[in-house]
Amino acid sequence: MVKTLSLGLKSDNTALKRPKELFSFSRKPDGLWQSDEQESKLEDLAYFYLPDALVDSQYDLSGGIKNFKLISDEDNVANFPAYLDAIVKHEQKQGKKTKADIITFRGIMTKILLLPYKLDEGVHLQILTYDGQIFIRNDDERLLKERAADKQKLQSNPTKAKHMETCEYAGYKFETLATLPKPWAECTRTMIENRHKKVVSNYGQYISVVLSGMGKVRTLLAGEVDCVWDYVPEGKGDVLPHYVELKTSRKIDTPQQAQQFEKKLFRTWAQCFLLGIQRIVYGFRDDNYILRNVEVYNTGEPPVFFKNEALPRGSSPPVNCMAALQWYGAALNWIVENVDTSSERAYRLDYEPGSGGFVLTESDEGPKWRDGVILSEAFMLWRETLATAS
Ligand code: 0WD
Ligand code: CA
Repeated sequence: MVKTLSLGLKSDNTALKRPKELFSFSRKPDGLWQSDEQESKLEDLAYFYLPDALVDSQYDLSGGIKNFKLISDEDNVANFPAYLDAIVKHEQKQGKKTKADIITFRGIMTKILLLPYKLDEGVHLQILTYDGQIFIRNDDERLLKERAADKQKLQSNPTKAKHMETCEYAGYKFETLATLPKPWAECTRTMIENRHKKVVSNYGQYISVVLSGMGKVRTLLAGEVDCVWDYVPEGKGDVLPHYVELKTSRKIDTPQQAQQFEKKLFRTWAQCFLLGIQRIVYGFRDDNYILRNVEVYNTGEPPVFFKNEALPRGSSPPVNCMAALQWYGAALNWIVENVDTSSERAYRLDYEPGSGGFVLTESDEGPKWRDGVILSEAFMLWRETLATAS
């Protein structure tokens, strides 16, 4: 069985379900995952705090790079078993199965949403069906190999390699400078004033799990959230409007840099849109990695901006949020229509640069993926318990 989805397809049903956070979980500073929502919100969710006076101090975003606690690529792939543990915990509280057609990570859906605009990048996904639902994972082993090869190649250009490393660090340094580990009122003066001396680490991570969807397809997406703008509402209050995505970018001095930024902003829009995050904060740095200014965007702004500004470039169509969503809607529909959930099956979904299509093929790797790669013993046991109870 081979089925191909043309990248030009567009759905006319882009009716969106309003994203709703169901629960959250987190990775602790030591790299271990934990599935308790309360703990993730109390201990592992940061708060935005960066008054203009601090931006004026011209922080060096490369400062302290020698002490960077950088998690290895191998340990930083999206972790399905940890995600499923958190789903089990949520379902045990609710006493029922989460109603979603597709269960995956936000980053994977970002890849699908942006596919027609990134025709030079391959997409390689693994799909399992279980209990009537579709689980989608990135082929991380392949991605890690490609990334290691890229890094190896980059070594021939030490200046560029150093710059790439510093840019990656600068992003996490900006997060460290712009956030507090607790709401402002609960922080000591030292915690607030000594952030520029703090060791930067990317081990800790807060993950929000959001139910949303388009047309008839319901998706459950897990995605990393950087921090909270003001406060976390109590009880049943909607937390999504309080979340913030943090980014850094080169400050814009030339038309070429403006174009580069536009591309970045398109990706950021996609990331935020998928989780229902409404605020984006960009820290702009100069060539010496000095933080020069900070801009806050509403996630609704880029679509309007692109409508007025976007220019076609290269082989990819001009960035257009509405068209991207029509493609995304078509892709979701096509996945649920062509992936058979009536029994346990495994597929690969691949895009090869230059091919013009998204290709679904059945795979014989199901047993391996079912055994701790995508599904976990604990999750399947829980779902069996639920099925016999109802
Ligand atoms: O290849 C990897 N190492 C990836 C890991 C790729 C994509 C995701 N992940 C992990 C994340 O660390 C997280 O545990 O999956 C989980 C869920 O992430 P997501 O929200 O679905 O991922 P995505 O939307 O692609 O990216 C969110 C954040 C990034 O923030 P920025 O502001 O840079 O977009 O996940 C991290 C990063 O903090 N992240 C990565 N970190 C290191 N290397 C990478 C990467 N290639 N990709 C995403
Ligand atoms: Ca970020």
